[in-house]
Amino acid sequence: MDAYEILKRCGEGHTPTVDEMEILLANDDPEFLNELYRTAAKVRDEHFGNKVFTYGFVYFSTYCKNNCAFCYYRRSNKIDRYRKTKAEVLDLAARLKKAGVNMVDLTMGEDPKLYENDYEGLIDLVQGVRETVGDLGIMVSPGAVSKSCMPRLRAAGADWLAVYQETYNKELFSKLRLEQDYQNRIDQRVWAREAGLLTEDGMLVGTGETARDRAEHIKIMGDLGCQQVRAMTFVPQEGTPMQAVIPSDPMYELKAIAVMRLAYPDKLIPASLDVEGIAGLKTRLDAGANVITSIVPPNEELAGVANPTLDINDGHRSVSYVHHLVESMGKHVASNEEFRQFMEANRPEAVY
Ligand code: SAM
Ligand code: MD0
Ligand code: SF4
Repeated sequence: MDAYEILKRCGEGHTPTVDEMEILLANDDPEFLNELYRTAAKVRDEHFGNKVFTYGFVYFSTYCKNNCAFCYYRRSNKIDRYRKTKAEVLDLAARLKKAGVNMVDLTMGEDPKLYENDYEGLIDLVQGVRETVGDLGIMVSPGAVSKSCMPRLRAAGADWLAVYQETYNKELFSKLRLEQDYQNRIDQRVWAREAGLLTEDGMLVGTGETARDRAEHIKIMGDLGCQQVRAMTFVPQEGTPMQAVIPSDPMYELKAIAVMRLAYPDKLIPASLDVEGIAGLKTRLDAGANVITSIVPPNEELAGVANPTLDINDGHRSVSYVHHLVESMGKHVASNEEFRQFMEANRPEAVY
């Protein structure tokens, strides 16, 4: 079938197959792309209206025992690192709540200090943040942890676990996430769901994957029951083995966002400020995203992931700046009550 025909059917409620997603993802014609984004945005609006959710990002430890080829924070990179104290994290979380985000995303490298004594430091931190933020959402992005850690994260007050596969192409995975177990990373989301956590998966765009790889990735993320799915363009990082890779056109990420939206009208799909900063927000929302992630408070010596400093200290990734911009686009910043309703309606039942 031709790409326009597939698109038309998706706009009328058809769920694209992997083959159809590949056809959509492989088409670069500008006229087709406009139609793709327009249809994805329409499908999103039918499910979410003009509501947009916002998440604050707290990268609280940049120490990591892993050596992912794409990541600035890989252990071999000789960079300055920090680990925020519990008091500092609680203070940041309290201020993000006051500023008005729907969720706090507690992200870390695989920091041995927070993993020691069976994740004692991590669990204690999540518990502290829960006591601090009341009914706000809490997402944890801790890397790959043990199965028994999942129910403890949930009991401590976490709502979500985010662990991105980056790619479901095994060969590519082994080149990106060096020395890491492919199945163990998939299991993170399976175990998390069994413990009653909502889950997020994601793909890294522009690392050598094909349109077919992306189509299959989108399918698998849904099969795994993830309630939030993302695509992020790889941003080359100084001092890493992939520093000289030529970055891909952000269009591939936008297409992935749009096709994810057509496949999953009711899932959360982020527009990350971490790739192109605030300049890339509108294109991502126009392609079908409905969450703004990586909002980072200025002047706190907090880093982003793909762009460690972009737009942060001039306040352009702050809550108030983002809220203004969103409203000026005719969108409505969702309330915490609305976000909580989404979580309660979608939360998996714990099986142990
Ligand atoms: N350390 C944990 C982990 O790896 O799961 C959580 C934090 S990690 C930095 C979060 C995600 O950031 C990665 O899964 C990857 O998708 C993304 N990321 C890291 N480096 C990136 C880069 N250079 N460009 C784009 N995304 C990147
Ligand atoms: C983001 N930089 O939202 C963050 C990060 C981790 N859960 C998310 C990749 O774009
Ligand atoms: Fe560590 Fe995560 Fe970076 Fe990999 S992506 S090196 S696990 S911080």
